[in-house]
Amino acid sequence: MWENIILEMEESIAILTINRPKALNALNTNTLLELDEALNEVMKDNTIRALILTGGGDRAFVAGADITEMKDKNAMEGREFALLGQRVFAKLQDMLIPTIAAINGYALGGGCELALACDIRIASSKTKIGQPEVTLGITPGFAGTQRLARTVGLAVAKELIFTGAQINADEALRIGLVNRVVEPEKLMEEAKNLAMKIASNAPIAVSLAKQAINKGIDVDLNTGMAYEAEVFGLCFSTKDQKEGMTAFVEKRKAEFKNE
Ligand code: DAK
Repeated sequence: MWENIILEMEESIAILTINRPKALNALNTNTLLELDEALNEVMKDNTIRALILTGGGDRAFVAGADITEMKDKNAMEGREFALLGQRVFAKLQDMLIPTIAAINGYALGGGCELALACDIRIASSKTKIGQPEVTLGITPGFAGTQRLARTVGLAVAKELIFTGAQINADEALRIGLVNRVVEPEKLMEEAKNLAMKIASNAPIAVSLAKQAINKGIDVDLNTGMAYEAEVFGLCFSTKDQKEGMTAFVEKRKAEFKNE
């Protein structure tokens, strides 16, 4: 269906693979357009409970925006490319379901930023991750200056961005850039297990919790708390809240219906 994107469903989990292994899955315009379409497909299907994003081949998650394509762009083309990327990354960040980046190698520049736009990051022990943009004469452009600092803190983000260093998986774990590190052959199994664990919970509650966390990180504490109270209240209009609490009282496993 697409040239550079593979979308598969396994039970209630969508697995989206950026598949341009010859270019280490670098994001060119076509790949971003296809990624946009694939995210639309996932959003249309309300049986999907989580999305795993990974890279094709065994060397890279995504080695960044496509330098070969970017190199000769003029200002207007650069602007178009930036707007497209920002739109797609925002769509990924705002997905109503949880998203997991399964990082299977290089995650550099736009690749690191793509992983940062996901909710959770699992890295293979072969991962090399970083923001090397300043080595190319540019700044991070897909929100790396913003999301990296929110994820690992100001000083560590500044060091990573100013040096352009590629760090390994253990260092990424130590600074909180990834949630866990596993051997390469266990990566997808680990990501799927995590996705299935999330999928077994009340989907509306999980989604509202995601939205509250994402909104809260950008506003002051009181505004965030007010939003949390709103979504907490909203849960009580769902059948799944009744089912979850009834199941607890009846000492049985809840059966959530996304209602
Ligand atoms: N773009 C295009 N092709 C790439 C690529 C990339 N980012 N990364 C690798 N490739 C291609 C290589 O050109 C090579 O292609 P062939 O020569 O075989 O045709 C193939 O993938 C294999 O790569 P290497 O031969 O280089 O493999 P090595 O093992 O020697 O090295 C490497 C692997 C990952 C260390 C190296 O390829 C590398 O340094 N790649 C570039 C990494 C990088 O600098 N990434 C950041 C790109 S800048 C913006 C928003 C976002 C951005 C910009 C603007 N706006 C909103 C304005 C984002 C910018 C970036 O991501």
